[in-house]
Amino acid sequence: MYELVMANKNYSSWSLRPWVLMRAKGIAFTERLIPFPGGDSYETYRPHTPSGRVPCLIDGGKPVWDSLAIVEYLAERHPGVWPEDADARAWARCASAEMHSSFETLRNVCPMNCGVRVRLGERPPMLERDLARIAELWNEGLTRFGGPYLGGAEFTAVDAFFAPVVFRAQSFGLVFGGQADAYGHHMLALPAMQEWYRAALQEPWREPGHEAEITQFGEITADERTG
Ligand SMILES: N[C@@H](CCC(=O)N[C@@H](CS)C(=O)NCC(=O)O)C(=O)O
Repeated sequence: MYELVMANKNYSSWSLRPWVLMRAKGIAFTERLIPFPGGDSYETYRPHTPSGRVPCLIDGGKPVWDSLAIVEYLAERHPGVWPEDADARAWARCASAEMHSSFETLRNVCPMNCGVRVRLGERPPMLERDLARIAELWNEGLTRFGGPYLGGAEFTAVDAFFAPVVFRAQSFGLVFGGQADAYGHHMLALPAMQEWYRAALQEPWREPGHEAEITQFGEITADERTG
């Protein structure tokens, strides 16, 4: 069975992608969850993953690292990871690659912290640009391929790639417009997303670095964590 080396569910946006994909697709795996140690985590993760970063999928002792490579590895072994329709599949790969390599301001200003709710202060102009592009992508996918998921009727890897944005939107009250907000709510109701969210709220760890990132651009208005 696969094993997924990953970090805290509350904070680890990159770990969420393969986790939610495998859960939603019924691909069996076990978790090796190693909480962020605080500060530089390279030494902590390096014995478990060649890049010193999470996630990393272990298959029969063989590591497959980086969320995009993990998804492609799974796509070669399991049906339905990418949309079946060729146009939708090409679009889904483009959108996922863009998510993987861009949106730096969104990542910095609105880091994933599933349990908190934040009122943002002044929004950097580049954040507006990132949010507008997310809105454009989500509305395009939903319109072109008919929804309720970005690549059509089924949850696929492109939804997994944007799953962290869905939690960011919940935490920071981000609104996208068009069909995009209904898509966010649909994603939050997905059993796999609910399972991740519940576990995130129950985690006992508070890593000061990740906690500090949250208040850099806003003020915490609620903390739903119970762990
Ligand atoms: N491109 C990598 C990014 C992985 C990544 O940055 N993961 C974070 C955790 S969410 C990490 O390991 N951070 C530890 C560090 O930066 O030292 C992927 O897609 O898997």
